[in-house]
Amino acid sequence: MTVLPIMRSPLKLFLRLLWQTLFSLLLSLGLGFGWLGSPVLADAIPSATLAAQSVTEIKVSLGNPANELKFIPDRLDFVAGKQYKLVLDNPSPQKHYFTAKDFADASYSSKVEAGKVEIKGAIHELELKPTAVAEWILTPIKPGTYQLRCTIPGHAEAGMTGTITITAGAQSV
Ligand SMILES: [Cu+2]
Repeated sequence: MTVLPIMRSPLKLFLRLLWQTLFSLLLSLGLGFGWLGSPVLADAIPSATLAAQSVTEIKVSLGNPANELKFIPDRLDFVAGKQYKLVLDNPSPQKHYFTAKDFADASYSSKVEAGKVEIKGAIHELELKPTAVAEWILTPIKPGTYQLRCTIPGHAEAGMTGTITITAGAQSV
């Protein structure tokens, strides 16, 4: 039931600590939203706008108790500029990854509730052991269609893939 750390090498540990320190610092300065993305994206939506919005919750299961290799649902639709809480859970008997690098790059990631989850890199990939739950607060920014997959060998090939779309919102045009 426990989650083993993904990052074990000293360099990765250092980068992770650096990231966490920077993240905490930004949050403490109240500048979290603006500085986490690229300067271009940061200018697109003022942080005050993001903070004032309500959060839309989207739930995704990684696998199921019958151990089918799929995301449920396998289509996730977002509107640019809105804030979401992506709730991931793993009700299956084995470990899975929620890997959506391009989607993550097209979004602001404000926060990941990391109780039972390890963050890999810049939240491009989340590892969920059986029974784990993760909450990822994010704001999609760049409209497009993005791939979701589980990177455990054989899982994507067996159908553990998905499609994530970000459609342009009224604010982002
Ligand atoms: Cu998997």
